[in-house]
Amino acid sequence: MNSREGKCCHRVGCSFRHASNLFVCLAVLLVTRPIAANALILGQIDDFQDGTAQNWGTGQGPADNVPNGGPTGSGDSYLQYTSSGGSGSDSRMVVFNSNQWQGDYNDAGIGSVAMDLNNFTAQPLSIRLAFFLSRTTGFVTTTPISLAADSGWQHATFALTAANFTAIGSPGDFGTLLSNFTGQLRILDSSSPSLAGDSVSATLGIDNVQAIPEPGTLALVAVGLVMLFCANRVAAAATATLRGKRTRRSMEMSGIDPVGKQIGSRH
Ligand SMILES: [Ca+2]
Repeated sequence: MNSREGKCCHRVGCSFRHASNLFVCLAVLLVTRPIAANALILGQIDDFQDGTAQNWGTGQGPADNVPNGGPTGSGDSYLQYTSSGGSGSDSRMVVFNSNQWQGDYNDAGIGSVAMDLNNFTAQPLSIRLAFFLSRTTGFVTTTPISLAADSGWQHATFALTAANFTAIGSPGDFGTLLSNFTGQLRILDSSSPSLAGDSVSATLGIDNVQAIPEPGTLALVAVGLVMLFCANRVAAAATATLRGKRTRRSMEMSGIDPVGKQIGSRH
């Protein structure tokens, strides 16, 4: 390899190594952040395939696990709850979890909570996500996910930003609450922001409740992947150019020009 080729390879190698190092750093960032958090893990998902309610409860105890009929149909288990309306412990459409959804959302890099929802009721529902500390203290999404009557399975995403939530009582700063959440994560139906939900006769299906990254993290990973792809393309092009030059030089030294003509004997 001559000095010019060496410089070219060096530049390509540097670009490739730079992009590779960036990608490795991003991967480490994604992998290590949730491990550093407490109970919460980025990507954790409640899919109810274990046949249980996965710690999701109601005023009547654990919600029902239905073994078939989730978003993918037969064999896809999901959570289902029927509220009675009127008064009493089962009157309101509220399901809650005080276990695996407690912890530090910020350190885990969780920016949204996504889920699949199905309204089996002949009237619309307004589904909200709430961080419940007490009946008079917490945060609830300001704008609900509107589920039409007999909606079929719908995918919903709740972005965890202060601007999307209404404070009930005096829960303090939203970000601070999410840095050490010790209350109930609630999925509820209410026509206006509420931590308790409305009294309604309704049946709601829930599946694939998942902790997903904040949009900035996704964008960072996308940039890293694009840089890695570009570096690979540059490296491939440089390698092809070098091979062409070597082939041409070899042909010239053999007395053949690059288009196949005999150049003549060398002295
Ligand atoms: Ca499922």
